[in-house]
Amino acid sequence: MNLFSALTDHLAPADVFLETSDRLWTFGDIVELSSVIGGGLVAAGVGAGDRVVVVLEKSAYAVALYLACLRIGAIFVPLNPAYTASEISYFVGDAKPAVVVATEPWPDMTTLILNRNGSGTLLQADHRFDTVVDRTPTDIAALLYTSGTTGEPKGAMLTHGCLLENARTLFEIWQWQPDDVLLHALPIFHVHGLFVALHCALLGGSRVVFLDRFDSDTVRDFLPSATVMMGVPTYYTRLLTNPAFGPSDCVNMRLFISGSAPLSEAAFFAFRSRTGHTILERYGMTEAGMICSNPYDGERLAGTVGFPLPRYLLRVADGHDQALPAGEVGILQIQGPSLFGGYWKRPEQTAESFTSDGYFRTGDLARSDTDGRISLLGRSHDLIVTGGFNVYPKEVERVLNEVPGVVESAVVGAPDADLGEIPVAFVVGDCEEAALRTHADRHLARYKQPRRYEFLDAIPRNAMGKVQKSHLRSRESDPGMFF
Ligand code: MLC
Ligand code: AMP
Repeated sequence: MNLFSALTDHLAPADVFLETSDRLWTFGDIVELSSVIGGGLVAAGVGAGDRVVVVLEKSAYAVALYLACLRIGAIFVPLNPAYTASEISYFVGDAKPAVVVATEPWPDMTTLILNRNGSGTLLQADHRFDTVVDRTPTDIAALLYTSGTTGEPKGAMLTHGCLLENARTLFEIWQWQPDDVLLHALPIFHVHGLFVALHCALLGGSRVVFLDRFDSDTVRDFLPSATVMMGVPTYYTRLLTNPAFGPSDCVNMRLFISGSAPLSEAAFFAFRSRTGHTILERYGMTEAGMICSNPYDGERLAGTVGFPLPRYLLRVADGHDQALPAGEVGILQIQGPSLFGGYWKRPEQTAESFTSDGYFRTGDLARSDTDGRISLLGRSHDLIVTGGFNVYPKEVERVLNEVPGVVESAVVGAPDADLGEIPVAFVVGDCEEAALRTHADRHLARYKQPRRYEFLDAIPRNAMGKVQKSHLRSRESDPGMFF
């Protein structure tokens, strides 16, 4: 088997797949490009099982590159192009790719250039790879980096088998229709935009309005031609802050799906009263794909993420990995066929992330109702989710602590009406805020950089010496609502 075949064998080559700002791409165009790109990768020495690190803006070529990696059996490693050079060098050092695909040469690495218009060294007409390399379900298709409490990103090994299982499940439970048109404004270096959205569209042979980024005016322009939209909660709150947004934008819509971060009850109800549509909230994570979803046909409840997906086992556990009764809050643990194959080259951290009886520890605090509906109540550690991107405070603190004069720092999430949360830094020491900002700008992608800095005499700690982040969080006020 190969995920490539499962996603593409049934497609009609002449049907339109991606509608980008400058042209229409048929399925045939993208599959053809995957052969040429596959040939370029193989000619550069990429073999089955080799990693291909990809640092590209969203484009039809980037989609074809993903399919090309599947086709040749290579491992696709997408990175946020907004990362700084020091962030990228960590991933390159860890993944040890055979090549990097980017718009500029990467130091000391074979770099294949792929510009937004397809120009560059990767796409050469005299290279082709038309076959599809056979893979087993446990072979790795992609490495997606995600961090734990240590703040050091780990590559989640996503296999051909787990990605296909999750894609087929979502296609089924969201009742994908033959004439669905997907509005796609998400980035394609994370699970949400790359797998959840594109795999459903490929399985359905659906047309995709493929926008470079989310912008509420552009989304409004294209919504009337779409039937399904997937987004992070910020997309929905930004649409709601646009006074012109209303039912006439949604005339053909079948389904609005939200995930990656909590959708506030206020946004859920405001969206329903503005448009008549009830957003379907689902929950997932890089290591597991999608885990829970509100029902397509049954009642979608605000503030809950619905029921476990078919074939997933969930339990809300106490500190000893024992299941808690319905109604009690504990750590969500899961078992199921779309779980990842472990962390790249980190057997110990992989082992720690599973219980002795094989459940994966999500790190999310949850409660199950008596009917099995799951509500999330936050993280068991200090993860900040800003606009659907995860920020690990330890990574930011480590960068701030490098600034001369800083004694220590603590970074927490402050509520924000637009992005859900934003990072805020508390710093002890003798330095200028400008020095902190400059250093953070050099070493951290913009979304990880603290929006505010506050200087303290001491970071509050409990008797055990542990930083009391809840005290710091409570210093930050409520965001208020835009609508
Ligand atoms: C951009 N910026 C952010 C940011 N995105 N800052 C904090 N959090 C973010 N998420 C920075 C920009 O660099 C810019 O900096 C400034 O904030 C304002 O930019 P903007 O124009 O308002 O941002 P925009 O480009 O509109 O991006 C916001 C966004 C985007 C919410 C539309 O971040 C986005 O598309 N997020 C989706 C994330 C996602 O796909 N998550 C899925 C993870 S998978 P400056 O300096 O220029 O002002 C997962 C599993 C699952 O979690 O369950 O799905
Ligand atoms: P990532 O590691 O980037 O895949 O992010 C996964 C995390 O996003 C999960 O562990 C949750 O904490 C969070 N998440 C995803 N979907 C939701 C949701 N619907 N509600 C609340 N949190 C969510």
